[in-house]
Amino acid sequence: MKLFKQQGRIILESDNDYYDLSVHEWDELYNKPQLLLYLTSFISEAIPISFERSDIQAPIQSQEVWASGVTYFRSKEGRQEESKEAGGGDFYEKVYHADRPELFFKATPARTVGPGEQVRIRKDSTWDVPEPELTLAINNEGKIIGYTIGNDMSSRSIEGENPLYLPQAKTYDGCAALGPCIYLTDEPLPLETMIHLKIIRAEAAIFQDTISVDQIKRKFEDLVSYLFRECSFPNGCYLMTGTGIVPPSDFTLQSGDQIEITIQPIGTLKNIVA
Ligand code: DO4
Ligand code: MG
Repeated sequence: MKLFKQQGRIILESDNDYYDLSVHEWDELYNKPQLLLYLTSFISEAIPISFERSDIQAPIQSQEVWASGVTYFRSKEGRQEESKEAGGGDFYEKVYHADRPELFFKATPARTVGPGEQVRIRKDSTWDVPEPELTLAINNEGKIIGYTIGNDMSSRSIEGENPLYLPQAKTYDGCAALGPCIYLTDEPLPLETMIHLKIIRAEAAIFQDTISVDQIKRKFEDLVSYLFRECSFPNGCYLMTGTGIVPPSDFTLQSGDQIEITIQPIGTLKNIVA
């Protein structure tokens, strides 16, 4: 099942049929105990509607967006490279192997954009990349209710200058994208799930790469358990699980670039750089 947030409506997709769930508030549905059971019973009595995939919004209302760092070898290497002048390399090596994962606050709902909307690069940054990340939708009890696609937009120049600048490299207006839906499931995603990133400039693909989720160093349950250790989330939250794709060091995003991140069965998240 997939849950979409559309302008003024909540739509459920099940077996290629669509149902209007707008009698519910997004936050209420996100945190409903036994959500899949509830939805199965809801659609057994509901009439399917027609659904145009337009005006799809980020699948978020009051959820905080958090992120995990250095969960893939490629991210550790990229970060060691970008911070070697600043002497930050050792920290990335240590956190990659440590029991405690790197978790950081990424975005408020207001700083998060949805499909088709503009992500931003900071005006005081000179080196910027998208980070395509499988993102966990977690309810207020700490249960993973499903998965979406996240873009953890990052300033490599600011983070590389000094790792203590991480919050500025990561959190600013338009720094995160989520969508196009939540793929709701009680089952773990198959290990062979692939994350694809394509960046299009002037109608040509100038960068593309793929990583499989089984390359991740951490278990999703461990990331969630650390996140919930001393933080409560009355409305649930999102947790980006880290990037395994890092464009080469001479690549930086430009205004007008189109970023496409595909993870099946969730779909494709497309955004333009403002
Ligand atoms: O350590 C800095 C951030 C790492 C990150 O965002 C990632 O690995 O995806
Ligand atoms: Mg990241």
